[in-house]
Amino acid sequence: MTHKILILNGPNLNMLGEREPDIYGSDSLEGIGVACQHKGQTLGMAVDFRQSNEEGELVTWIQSAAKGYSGIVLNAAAYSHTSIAILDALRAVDLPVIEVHLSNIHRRESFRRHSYVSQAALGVICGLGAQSYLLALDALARILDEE
Ligand code: CA2
Repeated sequence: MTHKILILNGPNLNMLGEREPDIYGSDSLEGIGVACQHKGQTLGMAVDFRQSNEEGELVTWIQSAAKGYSGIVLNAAAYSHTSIAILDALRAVDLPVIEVHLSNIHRRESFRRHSYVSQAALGVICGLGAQSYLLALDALARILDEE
């Protein structure tokens, strides 16, 4: 069976590659999406890659993953640090979740060190740029294989 994986990106990540390359790297979000599609193919997984600037839309997408998806990779961006709504949605769908960040949130401002998303995640990968996403797909492939 081909596993479907939902990869969600939160606010402002649509600007990747255009600003702050010293923090977030020079890859565009579209480029990261293409790399994730390719990685998914090598792992036998179908990747659905999306971005939204709206908390409610992210919550709706997480809820709808309950039907037909096997796992979630989530970079909730700033909502990682603020959103109990996203945490509640993740808990409700009960799918394996890997939290990712491009930057190392532990080397930055102290308010970035706490993530609500982490409380629902099986694992957290940060600081490796686009590779954070690819490693998350590897991790999900292993987790789903073992199920
Ligand atoms: O490192 C990450 O992936 C973050 O999730 C990115 C968020 C930040 O709030 C988190 O603490 C860590 C911010 C995304 C903003 O993306 C931009 C991209 C280009 C230019 C400006 C912002």
